Amino acid sequence: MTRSGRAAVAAAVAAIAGTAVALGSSGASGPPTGAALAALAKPPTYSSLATQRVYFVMTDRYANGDPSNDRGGLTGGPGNTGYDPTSTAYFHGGDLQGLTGDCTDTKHGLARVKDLGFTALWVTPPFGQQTVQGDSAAYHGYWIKDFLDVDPHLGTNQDFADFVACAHKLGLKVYLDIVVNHTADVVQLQGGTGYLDPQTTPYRDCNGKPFDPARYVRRAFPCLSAANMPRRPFFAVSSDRTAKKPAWLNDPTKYHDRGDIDFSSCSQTCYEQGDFFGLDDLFTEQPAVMNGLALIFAGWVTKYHVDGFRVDTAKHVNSAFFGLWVPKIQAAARSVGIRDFPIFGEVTLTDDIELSAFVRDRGLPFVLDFPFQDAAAGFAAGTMNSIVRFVGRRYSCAVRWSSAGVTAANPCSSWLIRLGSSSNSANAASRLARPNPANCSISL
Ligand SMILES: [Ca+2]
Ligand SMILES: [Ca+2]
Repeated sequence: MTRSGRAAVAAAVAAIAGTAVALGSSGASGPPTGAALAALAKPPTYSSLATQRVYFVMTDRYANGDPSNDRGGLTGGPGNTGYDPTSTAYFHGGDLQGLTGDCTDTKHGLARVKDLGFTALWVTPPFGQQTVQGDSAAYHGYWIKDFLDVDPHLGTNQDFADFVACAHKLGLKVYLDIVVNHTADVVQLQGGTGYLDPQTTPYRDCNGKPFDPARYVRRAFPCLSAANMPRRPFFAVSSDRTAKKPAWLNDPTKYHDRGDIDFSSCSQTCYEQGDFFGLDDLFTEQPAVMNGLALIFAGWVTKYHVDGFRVDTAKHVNSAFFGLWVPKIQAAARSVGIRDFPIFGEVTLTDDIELSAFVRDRGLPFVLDFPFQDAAAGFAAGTMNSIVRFVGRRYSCAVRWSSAGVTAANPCSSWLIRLGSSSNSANAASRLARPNPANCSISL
C-alpha cells in the first residue's frame, strides 16, 4: 500500500545506467581508471519508461460506468458492502467501465486521458479484495484475497480486458499496480500482534530445528508446521480457511507469522518479515511462494498483455526475491511478444544511497524516486534547504571522485553509474532525474 498517495505520481523513476563492469571497478578501492573510467563517462541511456508521461489512477475514484456494481454484489450497509460515497474511507462506485469510457469521447474515460497528453496509465490493483477491514474499505486495491480475478466493485475480468484493449487502441501503455509482499489480513496470530525478532525467535522447521530462511531461497525449503511458526497462526472463522485464490495462499505457513512491523524501531529484517499494518506478510523466501507469485502475475501479462508493473511495498520483500522473480515475469512478457516490460518498485526511502541498493543489489529494474519527491515537497512547502540537501546527497559521490582527480569523467554520469544497475534491462534514466552536467558546478 502506498503511503505517499498521489504525490508519488510526480516523482521520477530513479535514474539508472551502467554496466556490471563499471560497478565492479568502482568500489571502495578508489576512483575507477582505464576502461572502467571510460564506461563511467558515457551518457546515460534512456529506457522506454523514461519517456512516458504516466497518469496514476485509482479506479474507484475516476468514474462510475456501472452503478449496478457499486456494492460489489454484496448486501447490507457499508460495513458489508464497502460502499459509502459520503466517506473517503469507502468505495465510491468508480469502475473499469467508467475509466475506459467509449474510447472516443475526449471528455471522458481513456480518450480524455489521452487527450490530456499522457502516454501511459498506472492503475491501482484491480484484484479481488477483502472488502472491509476495521473501519475502512478496500477501494484502493491493496487488500487482495483473489489474485486471479477483478474485484466485483470494479467490474469483471472482461471489463479489464476491454480497458487494456482500449488503452492500446489509443496508444496508451498500462502499468499494473501489483502486490507481492502481502495479502489481505486473514490469518490471525496467537499471543498478540507484537513483532517477534528472529534473534530471539528464529524460524524452526517441522522438527523444531532452527534455520535461516535466507539460506534456502534457491533450494529445497525446510518443512514447516503451524505449531512451530514464531506466532502460531489461526483463522478467526472457518470460511477464512478458503478465502484466498489461488489455493496455496490459504496455507498459513506461507506467511512470516511474526507479528506487525513496529515502524518506530524496526530493523531491515523487521521491515521484511513483519506484517505491514497487520496484512498477512508472505514468506517470500520460500521458493514455492516466489514461484507462486511469478505464476500469478505472469498470468496477468500473458492473459491481458499489460505493459509493465509497479510493485507495491517493495522495501518489505526479502533481498533475494526480485533477482529471482523479475526474470520470470520478463520471460512471460517475452513469450507473448512484449520485449520491453518495465517493473518499478515502491521503496519508501528518501536517501539516495540507501535507495540505490534496491536497484544495484536487489534486482529491481527501477524504483520510484522518493528522494526527489521528498525534496520537491519540501521545496513546495517553502523549505529551500530540502533541495540543497537533495542535490548535495545525489551528487556527493561524484564530487568526491572529482576531488580525487577523476577529471576525465563527467561526474554526473559517474553518479548515475553508482546508482545504476547491473541488470541489462535497466539502462535508463528518467528525464527528471537525469543530471545536467551544468548543475555539477554547484558549490556544496
Ligand atoms: Ca460502479
Ligand atoms: Ca514482507
